[in-house]
Amino acid sequence: MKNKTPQQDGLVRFLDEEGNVRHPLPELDAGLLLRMYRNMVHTRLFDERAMMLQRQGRIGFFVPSYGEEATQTATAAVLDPNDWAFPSYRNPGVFLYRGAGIFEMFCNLFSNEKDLCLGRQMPAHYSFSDLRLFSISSPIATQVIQAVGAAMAFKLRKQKQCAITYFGDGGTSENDFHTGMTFAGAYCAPVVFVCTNNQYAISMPVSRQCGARRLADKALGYGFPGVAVDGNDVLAVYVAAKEAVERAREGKGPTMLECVTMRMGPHSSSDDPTRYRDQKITDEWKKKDPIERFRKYLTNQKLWSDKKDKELEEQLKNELVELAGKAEKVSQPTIESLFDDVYEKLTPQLEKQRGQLLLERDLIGKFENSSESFPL
Ligand SMILES: Cc1ncc(C[n+]2csc(CCOP(=O)(O)OP(=O)(O)O)c2C)c(N)n1
Repeated sequence: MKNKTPQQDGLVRFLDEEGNVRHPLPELDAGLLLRMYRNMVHTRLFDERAMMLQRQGRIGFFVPSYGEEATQTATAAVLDPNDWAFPSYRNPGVFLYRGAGIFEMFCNLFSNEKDLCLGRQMPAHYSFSDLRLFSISSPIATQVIQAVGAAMAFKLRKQKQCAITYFGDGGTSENDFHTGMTFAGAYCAPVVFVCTNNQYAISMPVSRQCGARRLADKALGYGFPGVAVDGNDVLAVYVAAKEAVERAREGKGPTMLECVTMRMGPHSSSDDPTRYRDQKITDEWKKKDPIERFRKYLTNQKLWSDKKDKELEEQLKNELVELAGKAEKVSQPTIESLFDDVYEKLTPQLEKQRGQLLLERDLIGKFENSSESFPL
């Protein structure tokens, strides 16, 4: 990192846990700061609403990102609309920052016919290609090679765009991570690798995942910089991510960011973190909450107040309740939609299968509205 970025405990950091500035900050526009804060709150409330829907049995599955709001928001904030993002399932904040429709995100959770993937993806696997948000892959780190491929296309076409991709600490043990990093380093691809080190890959702590001091150090072996950042300091993530994106656009090649944070909730709605994580660890990290920290900073700067905070929360909560309710009323995709968007013109075999399926539906009845519960 350039000199402007301070290092504390080996991490880039500007704000302490009380939101006090510990190092001179680059000048940042107030509008940008407030937009980032709003997005962080929005992400948390979206996660809360979705988890509530799951606990009430209204959706089958969800993946919350509690505690990771700063990392998602600041890395999305440095992108141009033209750049492509290749997120993971734990990045609703990236989708929200880039303007994804909240109604459509809920439609994904309900797997209904207004879901942009027509209910074919898992819940929390959004896809908004119009916003250059690539469809999410469940297998860990698949998106890393996809992002490098896209970045290479930008480079070959001489387009001043970059790709950004997100994965967890567990992702850095995957073959696709190493393949992507090798290729990006060798061919100087304009890509930013964002590793959200949230300390756990489901129940596997990072200490059992890797012996390196910092996951960012892995980048050095591939010939490009790796920068470890306090992932709960939105300003530190913003500054480091901006530098990485600028490097990519200037043709200087990839950067890996390791955003050190904690997954404050479960891995997904299907596990109980108290079975594998000491409550004391969770309690310690609560004191480092990225939203609280940023709120204190904004309040100190006279950019924010408790009154504004209450109003924002109420407005966002009401909107989320309304949009979730609206999405819940949408019908499930029709069974014949299985055959849409596969080929421009169906093959004779698929035409036949479609006919058989519709015949069976007419014989059996409306099986697309089955009430079977989600298998996970
Ligand atoms: C290739 C592959 N192996 C295993 C799984 C099962 N699985 C899903 S999420 C996960 C943990 C991923 O942890 P990490 O990469 O740290 O990301 P996080 O979920 O913490 O954001 C595992 C093992 C999978 N989806 N894909």
